[in-house]
Amino acid sequence: MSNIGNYEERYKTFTWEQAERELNYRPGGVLNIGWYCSDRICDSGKGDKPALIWEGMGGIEKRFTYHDIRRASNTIGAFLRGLGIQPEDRVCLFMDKIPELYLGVLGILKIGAIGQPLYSAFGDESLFVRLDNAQTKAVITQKKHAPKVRKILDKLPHLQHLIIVDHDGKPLKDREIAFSLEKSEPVEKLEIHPTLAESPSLLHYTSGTTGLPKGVKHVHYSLLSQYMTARWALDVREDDIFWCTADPGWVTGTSYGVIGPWVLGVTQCVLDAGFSAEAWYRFIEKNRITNWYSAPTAIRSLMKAGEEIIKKFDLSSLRALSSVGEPLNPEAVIWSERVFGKAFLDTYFQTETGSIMITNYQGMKIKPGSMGKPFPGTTAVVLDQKTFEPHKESGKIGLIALKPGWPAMMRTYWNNEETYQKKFKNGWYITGDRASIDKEGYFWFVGRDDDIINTGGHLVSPFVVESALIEHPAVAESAVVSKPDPINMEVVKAFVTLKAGFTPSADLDLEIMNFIRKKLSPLAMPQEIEFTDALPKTRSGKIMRRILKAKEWGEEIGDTSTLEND
Ligand code: 6R9
Repeated sequence: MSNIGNYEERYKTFTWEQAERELNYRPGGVLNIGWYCSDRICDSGKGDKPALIWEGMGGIEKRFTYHDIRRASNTIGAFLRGLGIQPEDRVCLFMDKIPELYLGVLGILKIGAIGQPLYSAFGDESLFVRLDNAQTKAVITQKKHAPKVRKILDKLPHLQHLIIVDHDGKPLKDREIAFSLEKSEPVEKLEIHPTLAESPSLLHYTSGTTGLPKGVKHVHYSLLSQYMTARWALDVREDDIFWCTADPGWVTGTSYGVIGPWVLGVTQCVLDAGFSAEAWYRFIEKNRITNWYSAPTAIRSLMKAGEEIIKKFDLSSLRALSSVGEPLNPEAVIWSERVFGKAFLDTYFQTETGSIMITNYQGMKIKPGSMGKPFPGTTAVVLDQKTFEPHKESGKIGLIALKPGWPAMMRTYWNNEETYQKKFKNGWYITGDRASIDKEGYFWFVGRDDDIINTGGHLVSPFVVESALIEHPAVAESAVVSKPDPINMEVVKAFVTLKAGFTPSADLDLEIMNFIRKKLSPLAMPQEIEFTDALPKTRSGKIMRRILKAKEWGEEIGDTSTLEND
């Protein structure tokens, strides 16, 4: 039996007061995520349970119990406080996925400061824009990433401290300071800042097509959403060994790579080494991972690596598998069912929503290719794009919109209330994605607003065409965009990467076309397939169709700061 039990029943009866009660939170009272994710678990007698099993390059391993993470986050919090960091000051975490990153999030939250996690792979320009916008007061980083901060320090008058967690003893410059978790005196007791539900917690930067990246402001009350969704959407259980593969530079990595598992007192694993199918399977086998949260880009890479390699590992510990970040192709669901004996369940959310909003649930019928149904305590609809009224009939494509009011909803864009307000129409929060809802209430993702193709007045979902393409045995990944056409204004073009052992040719092109012709309506058929070695992706693994599209249309590419290989 899954945690959620009967979905329909839960959806009807659940209110957020239930989560408040379970977490012993009294409205108006103190609510601090850092405390909930460590001290509270220790207070309940589970201090000796492993909280974090971390593995870095070369297989080195570090283990932390709940007592360890409580103490370590106290130690980091006390250090920051000692430097003069005040509640609501922004503290940036600019590190690889090392333990200090995870413990730092809790430490920052415990003193009431705002955590600003950024991908360590960001270059100095991408970093500058985000630190400047947030007027960040301190950056916690590793010595290998410090030069990028040093380069922009002069342009950042608000940045008072550059904290290096693995300093090698060389002389430090102005504003620089070393901090070593291992060498610091552990702080047993830290006065937790009495944050309230609406006190700010994290600032996550998200980039759109144009304009500067936006800082999505979250508050401590988000904990309630992350707690409920980790339990009911991801089906995280007390005895799980949980692995969220996302980097905390991405919302998935904080909501479900820090807060979700730890508020539930679960053991989680982190692998801080680059991707390879072999390394991932070995990690699952070694740690006996039971609950695995990943993304379509990774799943497609695993599919590309083939099934033979899976046979070398014992992956029988796996119980619950979920995916987020992009639509999950039906082929991926069917594949995972075949090779792991478990289907990946698709979950949908955004940096702005802070927690999973539309999702599949363990135990509920899965329709491969569907995102599932709205989470209890939330209302999701598809709106007519002209009237902003919910579609009355099923099957019609519309704007995915959510009724504001769940705990993890963003509170504003940092310093940009105007853009925040524009996200609402007719009392709905507009996500910028489109979907349809079938007769049974399942949501079917169609595409982001910018990615949908309008060919002669007919809307084509890039996801549907891409999903047909990757069913072909030679195709590893694909991206489908529009290209200009004198008659239909837009027609469909597909970019395709191939699996090992296949080479581009006119014959293969024809074979793929014939293969997908049986699956697609004539209007959705690509006019052209272009074979390519790689697709442009964001650091969280999303295919950036707009870059491919801009090239087709001869347009400006726009903001590329989140591009994987910049
Ligand atoms: C968590 C996260 C949000 C955008 C979102 C949508 C796409 C995420 C998806 C999905 C289809 C899913 N997206 N999950 N599309 N099916 N299950 O990804 O946050 O980085 O802010 O991106 O990602 O387009 O609007 P974020």
